[in-house]
Amino acid sequence: MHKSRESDAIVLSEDEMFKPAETALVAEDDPIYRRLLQNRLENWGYKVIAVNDGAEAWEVLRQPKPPGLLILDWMMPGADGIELCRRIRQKQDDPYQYILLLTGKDEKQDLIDGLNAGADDYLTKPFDIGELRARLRAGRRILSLQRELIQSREALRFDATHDALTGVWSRGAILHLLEAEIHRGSRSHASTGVLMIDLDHFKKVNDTYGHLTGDEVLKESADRIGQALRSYDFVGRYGGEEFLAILTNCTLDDLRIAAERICASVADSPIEVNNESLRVTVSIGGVVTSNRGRDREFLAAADSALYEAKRSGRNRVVIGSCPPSLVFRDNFAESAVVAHA
Ligand code: GH3
Ligand code: MG
Ligand code: MG
Ligand code: MG
Repeated sequence: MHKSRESDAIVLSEDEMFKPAETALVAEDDPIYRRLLQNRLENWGYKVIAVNDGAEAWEVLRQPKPPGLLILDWMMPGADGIELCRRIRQKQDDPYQYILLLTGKDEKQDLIDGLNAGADDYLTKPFDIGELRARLRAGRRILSLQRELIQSREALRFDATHDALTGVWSRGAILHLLEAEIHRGSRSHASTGVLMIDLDHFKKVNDTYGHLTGDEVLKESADRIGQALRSYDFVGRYGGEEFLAILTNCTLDDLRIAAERICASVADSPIEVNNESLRVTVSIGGVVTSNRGRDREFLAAADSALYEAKRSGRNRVVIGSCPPSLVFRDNFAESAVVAHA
């Protein structure tokens, strides 16, 4: 930053025009230093929260989205800078917070204590303004590297748990969720619904229109299945053209209604791909979990219900129970294979 000669306005250098503005917490009990820091930082483009003791600083830091850059005075009432450093590092929050400690002390041992307590850097008062600015820039670089790392970690986590084609949960993730939901449900005496959903005669879509069109049909079908469920239910791709839905806290009636909604949302309007209008249907097998039994047994029961739905004509829902199976929505017209609208 420099002051432009003509207007005397503050001009920010390129790396100071960061967006969104970095929020900095200034905790300093000396009003002159506090005002100086606040003014300078605001001129450099930071959003500043200024407090005058350690207790207020801790209040700010306990909020859900605390500032990333912390300038903490060593000596202040409430909690001193060192104590705050310790508490912040104990919290081990993600994302990382960069701490610059301000101190009037200059003995070596004090600095070692500050860094050991978790500070990233320190400045001894009185400090040079240019040095303060350079050290804040270094801190901001660390924070932005950290954010990039978190973003790529989140992207990797998403890729590892989601199906690349349809964006729903991957097979591994949905099976893991099923196990977790069944455990959670049995602890709270709530039943969980499981639906095995399979596209009917899907091979014919590929054979007739090609795999790329088939892929689009899979994507659209997955979207429709997701939209037919509640936001707290889960959908995953169990296999090629087979999806698994988990309905939390779900009675047999809820399950049947949701499965019929899915059937209708896929079948009721054609899927438009590359100027083709494709009529697609699904068959669904479902079960409601009891407190007894394991995820594998429920999957096997949902699979046999699905088999029954296929065998009895497709485009329908069969809810399996410990025998016999109950057949719903079997009054549908012949399973629509693939037809031009
Ligand atoms: P059914 O009604 O008995 O389920 O008949 P179907 O043709 O749907 O079942 P089948 O198991 O014979 O064929 C499934 C087809 O799904 C075969 C396979 O090529 C196709 N498929 C699986 N995964 C994908 C995919 O990712 N993309 C595309 N385009 N096709 C896929
Ligand atoms: Mg002080
Ligand atoms: Mg199929
Ligand atoms: Mg199949």
